[in-house]
Amino acid sequence: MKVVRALSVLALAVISFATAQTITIAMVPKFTNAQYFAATQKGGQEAADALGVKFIYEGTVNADIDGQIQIIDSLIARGVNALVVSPNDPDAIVPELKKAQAAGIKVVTYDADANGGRDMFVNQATFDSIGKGLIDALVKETGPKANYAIVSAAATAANQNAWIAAMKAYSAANFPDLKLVDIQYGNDEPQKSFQVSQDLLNAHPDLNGIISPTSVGFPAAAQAVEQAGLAGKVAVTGLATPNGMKQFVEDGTVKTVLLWNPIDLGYLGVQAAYALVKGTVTGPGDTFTAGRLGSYTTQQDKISMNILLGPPYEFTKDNINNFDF
Ligand code: RAM
Repeated sequence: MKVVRALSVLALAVISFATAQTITIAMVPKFTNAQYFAATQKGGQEAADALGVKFIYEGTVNADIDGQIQIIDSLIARGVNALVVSPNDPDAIVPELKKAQAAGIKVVTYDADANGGRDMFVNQATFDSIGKGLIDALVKETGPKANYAIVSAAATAANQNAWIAAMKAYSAANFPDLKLVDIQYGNDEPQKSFQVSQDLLNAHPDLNGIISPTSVGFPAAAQAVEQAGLAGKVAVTGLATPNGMKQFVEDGTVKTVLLWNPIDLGYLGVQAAYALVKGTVTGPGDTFTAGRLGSYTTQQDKISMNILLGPPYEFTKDNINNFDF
């Protein structure tokens, strides 16, 4: 009896020691059906392994705000320590994120921001640098007098909407003869994005270019241009992974692809969450070390604070094969 009791006391001690030590960080992408988010998962897992914390990655297959809220609700119930979320809707997500915060969970947004309920936003690059990069890539092909259209993600996507606003502002200030004739939303679904791209080409025979600031929309738009026999006539540029675009860059349909490193973005998101859980970062101006990416100082913003991964990269025929994400 005594031995049994001693053993169970020991077992309990071991269990409570283990629980006290285990930090769990959960990443919730906008959706799982994309190489882009798989790359952020890879980086998140890498950071979690380096930090010795448990990592959960859970999302809906397609962009779905209700499903995303349900997933976060179950993660709150499971008692995770931190959430790293790319919201599908910056407003609809807020009450759920606030619920997590009220339960003592640290909330990081990454990739796309929320309009409240987060402790830190890990931004991939400034909105302005992305807006400028995309317009410059387009103008390089079409010249400054051109008609272009945008194939975006979901109409509620905070990141795409911020990039579109930045494109419009940069273009208005620098290229008065560049005309945005249409914006269509493919909801980050391949088939829908392809369909709206085809519709755009049919509806605007005078179209000179398409910008698609989404990793799902961009290859779909390139495919539509190629299938219509318009490669070289209608420029296509945007944001997507090099792996998703290599074929179109190789065959000449696409000249320029822009993106940041999504592996690093996921890695930084988990590092930031860990710094919040550990209390290394408690407010704007605090500095923390994000493993192999070095040190970051948080900047104050109107909700809480944010950090920036860095400038976007440009991929062309000359360098795209050097990247594997
Ligand atoms: C899609 C998503 C994501 C965006 C990338 C560029 O994968 O909309 O939020 O950052 O494109």
